[in-house]
Amino acid sequence: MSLKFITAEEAASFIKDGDAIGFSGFTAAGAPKAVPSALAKRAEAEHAKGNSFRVGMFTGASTSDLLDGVLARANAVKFRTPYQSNKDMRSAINSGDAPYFDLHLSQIAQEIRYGFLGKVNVAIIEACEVDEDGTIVPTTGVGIAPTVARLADIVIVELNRHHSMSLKGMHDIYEPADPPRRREIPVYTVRDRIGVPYIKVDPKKIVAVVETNLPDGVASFTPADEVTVKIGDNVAGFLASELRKGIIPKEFLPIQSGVGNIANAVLDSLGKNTEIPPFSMYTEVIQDAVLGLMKEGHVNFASGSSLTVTEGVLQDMYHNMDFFHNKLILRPQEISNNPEIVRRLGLITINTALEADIFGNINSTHVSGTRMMNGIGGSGDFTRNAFISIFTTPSEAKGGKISAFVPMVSHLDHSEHSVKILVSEYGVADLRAKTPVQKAEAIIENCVHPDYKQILWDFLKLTKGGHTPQNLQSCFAMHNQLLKTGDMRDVDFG
Ligand code: 0RQ
Repeated sequence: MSLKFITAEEAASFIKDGDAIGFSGFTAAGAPKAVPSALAKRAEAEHAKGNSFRVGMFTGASTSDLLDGVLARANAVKFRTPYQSNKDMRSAINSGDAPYFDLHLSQIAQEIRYGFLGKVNVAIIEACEVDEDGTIVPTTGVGIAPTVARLADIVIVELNRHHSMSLKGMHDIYEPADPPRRREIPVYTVRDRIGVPYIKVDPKKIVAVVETNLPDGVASFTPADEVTVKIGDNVAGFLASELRKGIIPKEFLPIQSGVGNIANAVLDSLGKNTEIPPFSMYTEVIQDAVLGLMKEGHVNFASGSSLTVTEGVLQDMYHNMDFFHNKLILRPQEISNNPEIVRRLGLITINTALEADIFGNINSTHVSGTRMMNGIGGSGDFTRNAFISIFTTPSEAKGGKISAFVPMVSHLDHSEHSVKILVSEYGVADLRAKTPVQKAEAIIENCVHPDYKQILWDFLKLTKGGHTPQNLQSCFAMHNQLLKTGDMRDVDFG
């Protein structure tokens, strides 16, 4: 069967109002870049004629403005899951224009297979190679591509010539069987390959191939500042002391780290700490810092669902593929984030909180308990199953008007049962083997900003009795104060 090469506009015409679309990729890496824009234009044209045109969106994680941004601005979103970080998509979610539900990233592919989320009508997959026999080699991100490509009625491939064919062989595509037939997933070390290096679909389903030449457009990081450097050093210092005590084995354990400036600073500090031996990563996003640490010999292997790296770092990797090829694996997120594997490998997980409460509960998603930021992402997959789970956060936000540490989180993503270590620029609170009151004392003493220390000690004095001595009348007083005067420091527990 010969492949049909057509334009993005022609490919978009295969998509109908109300269709649910599964997109490849994980973050901007590997997400389609041309057909979504054509689809957004189509939606706008239909809306101008008074017709409805909205599509359901299943992605791996966040995408780029060329996917989430264009469809949100065109008001073309019927539903969206499982994670996003685009400014316009976030606004549409918080205004109710884009109905959104938040999911653990390891679960989306299986929830689609289980039938929880309805049908996938169309899959749009970015590839660096596609063959007439239905073989598709993804680019820099995998995400849920194998599942949506297999289940969709039709598949549209964006063949992105920007990427090097040397990506071939880096992917390891494996889909677990569904219960009651599921066996163990045989990843016993970060390096294990268990699948095939391509996605295979029925070639009859590939209705269109759209050629593109577009970079992922991963934004560069802002340089580390004093706060992020201190957080990074505190994490590295804590892990070095666990190594000294023999709690972390001397060969070390694989690291999972989130994305962003704090994660970058943490990786940098781990690389610089002379007590920490070269380590591996079993994570979802492989970002710039990882490839840098590999070149310096601090990271010896990385397994993830995407290579979310800036253009210069990507081109450098393509030019040095002999060095990188046997040090990287890209997997479906169902495997990169799999709880069974996370627990078996004993990951040290490092994620960022929006706010934490003094008893160790974490809010990763909702600003002031109501406004969605990005979503839980992979943080829950990793935290709950970690060897040791760490949350980092700057002690305050918005120039000090918001304390990251509050009496009770305004939304709960990770409960105190799953959170072992909290780190701010001021220090480390080790919550293991502590009662709720002991946890509160450790967090206030070690992590809270000096402007908020007395406020939180005062709150703790107001609490009386019980195992977790909350004060239900005052536990949201800091949040209410923020709503009233815009500054939590004005709080009066009265
Ligand atoms: O606002 O953007 O206006 O400056 O929140 O905060 O400190 O820059 O931190 O970019 O790392 O994001 C939890 C959202 C942190 C992210 C979260 C404001 C702050 C700033 C961003 P501005 P920072 P980050 C791997 C694992 C869940 C998913 C996850 C996240 C903005 O890490 O989405 O872990 N995590 N995935 O000023 C109001 C507070 C605030 C606050 C910070 N308490 N109240 N605003 N901000 N604290 C990735 C994947 O899963 C793909």
